[in-house]
Parts: sequence; structure tokens; C-alpha cells
Amino acid sequence: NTMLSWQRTAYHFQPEKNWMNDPNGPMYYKGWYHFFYQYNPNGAVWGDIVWGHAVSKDLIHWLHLPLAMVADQWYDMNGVWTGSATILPDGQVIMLYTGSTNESVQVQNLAYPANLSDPLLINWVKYSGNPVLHPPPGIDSQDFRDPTTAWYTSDGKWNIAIGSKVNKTGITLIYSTEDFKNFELSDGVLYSFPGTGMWECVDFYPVSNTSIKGLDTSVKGPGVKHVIKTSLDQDRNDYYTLGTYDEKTGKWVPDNTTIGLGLRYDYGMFYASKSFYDLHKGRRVLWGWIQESDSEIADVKKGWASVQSIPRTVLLDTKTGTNLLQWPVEEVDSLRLTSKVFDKVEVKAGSVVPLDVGTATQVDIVAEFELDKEALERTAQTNVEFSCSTSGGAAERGALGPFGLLVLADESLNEHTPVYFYIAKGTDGNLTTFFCADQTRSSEATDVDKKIYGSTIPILKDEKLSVRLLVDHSIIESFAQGGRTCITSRVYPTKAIYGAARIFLFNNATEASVTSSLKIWQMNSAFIRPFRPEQDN
Ligand code: DQQ
Repeated sequence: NTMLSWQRTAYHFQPEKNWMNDPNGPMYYKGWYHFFYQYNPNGAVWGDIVWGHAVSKDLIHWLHLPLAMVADQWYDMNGVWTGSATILPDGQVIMLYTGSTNESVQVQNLAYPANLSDPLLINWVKYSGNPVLHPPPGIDSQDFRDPTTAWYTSDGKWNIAIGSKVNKTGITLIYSTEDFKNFELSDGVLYSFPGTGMWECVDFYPVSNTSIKGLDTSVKGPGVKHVIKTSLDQDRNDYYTLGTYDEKTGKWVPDNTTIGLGLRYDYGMFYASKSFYDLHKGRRVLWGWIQESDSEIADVKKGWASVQSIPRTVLLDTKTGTNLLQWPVEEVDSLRLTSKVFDKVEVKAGSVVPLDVGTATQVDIVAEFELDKEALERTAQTNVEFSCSTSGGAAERGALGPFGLLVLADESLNEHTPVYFYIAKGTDGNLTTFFCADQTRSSEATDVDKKIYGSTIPILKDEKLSVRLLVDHSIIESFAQGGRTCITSRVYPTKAIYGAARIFLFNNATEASVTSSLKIWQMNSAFIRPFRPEQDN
């Protein structure tokens, strides 16, 4: 449908048509990045789920391959659901995934490549002894899914985690195995949290305290923290918690018990994410599913639904020690074309400044902001009750914000998506900084999500405020302070499209002017090629 074709992205991963959801089994194998995903070959809504498959040399340009696994066995007849890859030291590739059986029971299955010498891993074999795991006693048959990548423990066994719930408490079960065919349920759970419901797509991995290298999933020892991530079915958000893991006792203890279930990877659209260790570049890479926020009718009309995030490297933020840093993989920089630099642009209180970059539907923006210091000192206490989602958004004026960028904006600002900071000052003089994205005016369409997203963000002494925005037609991925807080906006402009999309700086503070320095690149489209066996073989 050409009517809605401008909503397709140019450098985010998408199948040619139909529905996509969770990232599955990402890995690097014999020179290729492999990406599998939940896919409905028959339509643009969830259902008939099988595994799509694509490969890439750089995580940006992709070649679509034939479906890796379809629903052809009694144990996955109602869906080949989410799973993860483990590469064994001897080179074997293990794929564990959830099957929804002919009776809609959730079981875990084993699959492996038919031919390990094929770098594209086109053909997959399902183990004849499947399923390898049934829901254990006390677990509902529909609350047992999404096995993780396995990690090796000092007793010579592999462990995997599987998400579940008991009553309303979300839990992570642990199983150990030597051969990925026979499993033993461990005592206790790795982690649980009351009132959080079903835990989907659990992820469990180490991050380094001391270096900027990513860690392979089995790494342990001093200088290592372990992250647990869970995707909450009840609010469709991904939460992570940092903690310490003792693989001998199998216990994981959260660092901070005062932050509820934890922090969010992303305060916008980002769900069912999965990380993998990229042995090619020694980094941990995170993929997240960006679902639609328009209506199902619109998805059916346009013939497709969902995109994947640009893969992100994940590291511990060693400056704060309390959060992760997520950053678009460096390969995305290869799409940068011409750029424009803006040095110290002054944006007075209550003003909007256009940035002349021409078309701005596919851009990479790096920006720094400095609030007028005098005004900051002079200002007495401000609204400390502020929160991104309950405030009036970018149009509500405070003494020290909001200020930031308007992107996917048309010339007359009928449509625009503000991505911005807001600073609140308490009676004690302490500052709290918020990072938000406001979708209330992102589209003149009426059947799309128009909420305001965001969170507080830690700002250390003498740190400048900084953001990076990846804008791609109907998506804005925003990273503040090097990826300390991220917001993905799924928006549907009807006017701010193609040549009509512009960028502005804005400052809606009443007391302070802001100075901003920016570099803005036009972005090339990525090649995401269909599979044509006649040509490709
Ligand atoms: N999507 C899969 C499940 C998973 C859910 C089914 C999360 O395995 O729990 O498509 O989005």
C-alpha cells in the first residue's frame, strides 16, 4: 500500500511485509551476524508464529533468508515462540525455543543447524526427542516460556533461565543440563518480584565493572556484575536490575532493593529484548522489538507491523555504577552522509530556532545543551513534582525547561516530536533532570498513540547535557548522556514526511536561555535485500 509507505523505515530492520515481534537467537557465526525473529507469514497481526531469519556482515545491511523454523510438529503447532542461541566451545550451535503445543501447552524444544559448515545456517533440525522440558509442577501450562542463552558453571553444567509466574509473582526458573536434552530444575528461583505477573523473555548476562569490553555469557569472577532483564507482560516494558551472582550457590542478589523491579532499558517502545555476546568485536549487543502504536486496522492496511531497534552495545555505566549504557552499534555510523555543524546556537527562553539541514527524515543528530548558569543560580525552587508522563509535555513551561529538539517537524509545526530535558530545582537547591519525548503533536492522525514518555536521568557534576537521536521516518531512538536513559518514539507523521521534515531547537523555559552545539548527518538507507535463491545461490 503506497498510501502509507512513508512510514517504512530506511535503516531499521524490517521484513518486507507482515507481522514481526521478538528478536530471537541472535549470534555471530562464521563471519555472519544471524538474526531470527517472531514472524507471522500470513498477515500484519500477531498469529501463526514462525521464525524469520536474516544475516548481515555489519548488523545494518541484511539479507533475508528462508524461514528457519515453521510450526510443523505437535509440540510447536500453535507457534514457534521465542528462544535463544548458545554456541558451545566445540562449535556446536544450540537453539532452545518455546513451542506452543497442539493443546497450547508451553514446552521447551531443542533445534540445531543441519549443516554447521554452512555459514548462513539455512536449514534447521528439530531434535527427535522434543520437547525437552514441560511445565514443572506448580507452574501453569501457559506460564513457561522463552529460554535464555546458556551459561557454563564450575560444576561442569550449563544453566538456562526460563520466565514464569506463581500467582501474581513473576519468577525466573533455573535448569541445568549437560547435553541440552536432559534438564534438572534447580532449587529456588534466580529472582522473583511480587505483583509483576508473567516474566517474558528473561535475559541474564555479565557486565564488566572495570573495562569497556562486553563479556561472554559464562564470564564470572571479581569485577563482574550480572544483569537480570525481564519483559513484563502486564505493562509491555523491559526492566533490568544489576546484581551480584554467585554461580556456586546459584544465588543472585540485587545491588539496590529500593528501585522496585529496576530500571527500564528504554522509556518508549522497546520490548522482548535480547542480548548476545558478539565474539567478533568483543561486545554485548542488545536487540529490542519496537511495536506499532497505531491501530491494528492501520497495520493491516499498510501490510506490515513492527521494526527492530538499531542493535545497541550494552555496558555498565562505570561513572554512576547504577545503570547500563546503551549505544547504537558503531556500524550505524557507516550510513552517515553529509553533515552540518552548528556551534553554540543561543535559544532564548520561549523561542524556537530552525536548523537548516534541508530534509530531515533520515538523520543522526548529536547535540549538547548548556543552560545559562546565572539563571540556574538565580532561580528559586521549581516544580519538583514534575514527571515526564504526567506533565503537560513540551508545551508546559517551567523556570528551567523544557528545552531540546523538535524532530519529524513540518515547517509550520503542525506536527513535531519534541525530545527534551527538564530541570527541577528543590528547596535544598538540588537539581533533578528529566529526559522526555512528547508524542502529543507527533501526528495529525487520530488513531495513534499520543503519550509523553521519559524518566529522570542522573547527571554528574560538571557533566554537560547531551543527546543522540536516530531519526528514521516513523521512529526516533533517543539516547541521553551516552545512553544512560533511552526513549524510542514510534510516531506517524502525515505532513512531516520526506522532503517536508525539519529540525528545530526549542526552549520553553521561562527563566533561562540555552546554548546548543550540534552535528547533524543525513543518513543513507541500508540495503535490506530479499532472498532470491536463483540469484543468491
Ligand atoms: N512473544 C512470544 C513469546 C513471548 C512473547 C510469542 C513476548 O514467546 O513471551 O510470540 O513478546
